[in-house]
Amino acid sequence: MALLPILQYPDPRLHTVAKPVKVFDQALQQLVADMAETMYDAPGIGLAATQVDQHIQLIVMDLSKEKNELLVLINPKIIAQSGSQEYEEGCLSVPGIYENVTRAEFITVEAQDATGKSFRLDADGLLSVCIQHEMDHLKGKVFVEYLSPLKRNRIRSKMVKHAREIERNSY
Ligand code: QAP
Ligand code: CO
Repeated sequence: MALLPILQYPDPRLHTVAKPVKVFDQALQQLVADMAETMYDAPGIGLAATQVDQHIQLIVMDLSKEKNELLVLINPKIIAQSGSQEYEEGCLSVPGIYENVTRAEFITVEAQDATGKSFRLDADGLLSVCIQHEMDHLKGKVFVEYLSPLKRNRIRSKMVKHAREIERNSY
């Protein structure tokens, strides 16, 4: 097991489009375990492979209170959606920033688990928001891209300034 570094916005690698997973081998199981460990350590409720610089269609999530219900979504596809809801989102790649985003309220997702087995999932509320947020990462999209250019640029400047401070403090 290992903790993986999480790419920080505005890292251009966050805009990479992820490729489908074709082989469900030992290396994939290791990446799933490492991403889960990284997410629990953060702590976060969702992490896409894109955020750890692995550009394949893999998401780990855990919305349970006890943090013992790991959900692994591989090659996810939204096959139905309806309604709309606003939720204040955050992201491990944009720490300290929380903004409202409007997304579909109900979704039906088709995906594969870590062994390659296909399954379907109906989601609403936070689960629905989290799946859509993480699936955006796989398309190279970060939630701040839903905000106005003004807000986004302010967030970008803040992140760049913060990264410089961390860099400076490590000398
Ligand atoms: C995505 O986000 C999400 O700013 C998962 O300082 C978030 O796990 C989907 C985190 C909200 C739906 C609603 C964020 C941790 C974790 C931070 C996360 C931070 C520390 C975010
Ligand atoms: Co995110």
